[in-house]
Amino acid sequence: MTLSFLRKDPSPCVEKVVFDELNLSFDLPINKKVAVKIKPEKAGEITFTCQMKMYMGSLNVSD
Ligand SMILES: [Cu+2]
Repeated sequence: MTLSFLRKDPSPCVEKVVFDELNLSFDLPINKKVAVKIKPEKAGEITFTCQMKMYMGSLNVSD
């Protein structure tokens, strides 16, 4: 699946998005849309965070 991220926050805290469960991280330049490709291996919740886990989001993957 492809997710689209658009970082608007200049804080260095959010310069990367990290998918811990998938062992992946991606750079997020400011004001530039980034297409992130991930391959979830099972259904369930996948969380993504900044490097310090202050910002957090999640995806619900179904079969
Ligand atoms: Cu952070």
